[in-house]
Amino acid sequence: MNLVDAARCPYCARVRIALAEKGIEHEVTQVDLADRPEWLLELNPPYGRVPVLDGLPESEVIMELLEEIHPEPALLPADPAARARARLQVHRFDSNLGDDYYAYRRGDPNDLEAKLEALEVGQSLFADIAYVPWVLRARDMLGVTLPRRIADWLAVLERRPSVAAEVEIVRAL
Ligand SMILES: N[C@@H](CCC(=O)N[C@@H](CS)C(=O)NCC(=O)O)C(=O)O
Repeated sequence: MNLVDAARCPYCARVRIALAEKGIEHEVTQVDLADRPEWLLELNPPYGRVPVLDGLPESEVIMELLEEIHPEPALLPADPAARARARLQVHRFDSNLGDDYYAYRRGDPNDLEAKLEALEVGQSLFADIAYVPWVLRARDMLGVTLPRRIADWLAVLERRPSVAAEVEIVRAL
């Protein structure tokens, strides 16, 4: 498999973590988001966004594909209702965290603190992986003080090699 990747992209981080959790061997094509290659615009029109895995864009969809082709170790829970809840959690990423994260980063009015306080975490690895790249960046790049519950959750996740690798990537940005 080939992942079109950018170190600083948190959507790519979702895919990097999922690939690592499942131990899937793959190649990486790093792109410079400030100087996006023409071929990427053709591969994932119209904006040339990353990640793209073997031609497939959208991090949430890629995570689903990885779960299907590599069911073990599972990121989604076994119970269908719990699986649906995990997917719902990821589906609502923008309103649960993303919109306020980016508003905070731009210096616009935001509710990032309240969103972090309310964040549902620790229910499934699938949803945790989908959220952790932004929580990590909020802490390590934006200097946000995480609520105790979220800091504790992150500390446990960071013990996983897949997430520890992301901490290093963020440090090097
Ligand atoms: N919905 C996409 C979002 C991907 C995305 O926005 N990637 C950013 C980098 S972090 C990007 O390529 N942005 C370029 C642009 O929007 O022009 C996903 O989940 O993969």
